Amino acid sequence: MLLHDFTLSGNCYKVRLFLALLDQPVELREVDLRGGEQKRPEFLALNPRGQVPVLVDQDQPIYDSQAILTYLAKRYAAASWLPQDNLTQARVAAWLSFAANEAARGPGQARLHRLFRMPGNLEGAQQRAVQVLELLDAHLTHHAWLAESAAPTIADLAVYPYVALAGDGGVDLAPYAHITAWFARIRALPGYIGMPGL
Ligand SMILES: N[C@@H](CCC(=O)N[C@@H](CS)C(=O)NCC(=O)O)C(=O)O
Repeated sequence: MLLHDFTLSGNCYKVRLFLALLDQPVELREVDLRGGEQKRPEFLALNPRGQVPVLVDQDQPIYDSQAILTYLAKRYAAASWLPQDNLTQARVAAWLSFAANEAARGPGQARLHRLFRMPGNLEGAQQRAVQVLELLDAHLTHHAWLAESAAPTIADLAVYPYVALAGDGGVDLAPYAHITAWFARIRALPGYIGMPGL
């Protein structure tokens, strides 16, 4: 497998993390995002959205981190990572959507503004990040894992990076004890790897 990657991207990291937990070897290819490589024709042929991550497996490019996690779970992982029962699958889908929306627009965008100096409304993103953290902390009061299953699922891996990197966006994680305990459970998984900032 080959991953078109960017080391500082939380979306790429969630794919690297899942591959590490699955003990699946992968070749990493750093994409020059600052140089605009992701908008050139050769890259757009892999992902017309012009974004990383893109995983290539068996000559097929797969893009979008949530889609890649789903693919890897179905192809290479124990069933517990994406359980077959209808209710848990719906819960996983809801959290994958949360990763791509609320988590990306809250802590993800706050990090882009503050760490990468991307112009925009840092305060607005920080406010959305606090809402994300409050909602997550309340959910994790009652559940060990996001999809309410006995074991972690791809939902946990999808949401984890930008929440754990909230500090990069100037958002304090200290008040959220249940989120902190969830981080510890994820970090204790065999094969866990971190990324810069974690
Ligand atoms: N929904 C996509 C978002 C991917 C995304 O935002 N990628 C960023 C890096 S984290 C990117 O490639 N940015 C460069 C650009 O948009 O030009 C996913 O989850 O993979």
